[in-house]
Amino acid sequence: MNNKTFAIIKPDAIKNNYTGLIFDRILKNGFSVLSAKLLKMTKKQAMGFYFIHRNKPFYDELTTFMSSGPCMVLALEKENAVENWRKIIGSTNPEEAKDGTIRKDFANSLSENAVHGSDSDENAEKEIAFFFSNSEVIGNQ
Ligand code: IDP
Ligand code: MG
Repeated sequence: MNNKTFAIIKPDAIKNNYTGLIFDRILKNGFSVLSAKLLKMTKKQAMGFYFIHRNKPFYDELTTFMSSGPCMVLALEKENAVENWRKIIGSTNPEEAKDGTIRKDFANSLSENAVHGSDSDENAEKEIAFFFSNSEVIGNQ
C-alpha cells in the first residue's frame, strides 16, 4: 500500500477560480499536501507527462490544453491515496461523474476536466518525480 498520489488542478479550474474550493476538498477529505506549486507547462512538458497517451486521438488537444495556462501540481498523502483521490475526483467524463465529485462540480468538459489523479502507485511515484525534486516533498528532508 502506497500512501501518496499526484494531483493537478488543471488550467480550466485555475481560470474558473476553483483553486481554493478544490484545495478545500483536498483538506476536508483528509489528504495532507506534501508539496504544491503553481506552474505553466510547456507543450513539450505536457507531451512528456502524458506520453502514455501519445497514440490517442486526443493527445494533441490534451497537451495543448494542459500547456495553455497555469496549473497547480500537488503531491498528496493519505491512506490508499491513489484510490481515494480517484474516488473524490470522479469519472474522467464529468457528465458521468457522481454528484459531489470534483469533476462533477468543477469540470468544463471531458478534456477540460478540472483535475488529474494518478492511476496506480507506480505512476504516482513517477508523476511526483516528474514535477518535484526529492527534497521538495515533505517527509524526504
Ligand atoms: P483520467 O484523467 O481520468 O485518468 P485518462 O483516460 O488518463 O483519464 O485521460 C487523461 C486526460 O485526457 C483526461 O483527464 C482528459 O483531460 C483527457 N481525455 C481523456 N479522454 C478524452 C477524450 O476522449 N477526448 C478529449 N480528452 C480526453
Ligand atoms: Mg489517467
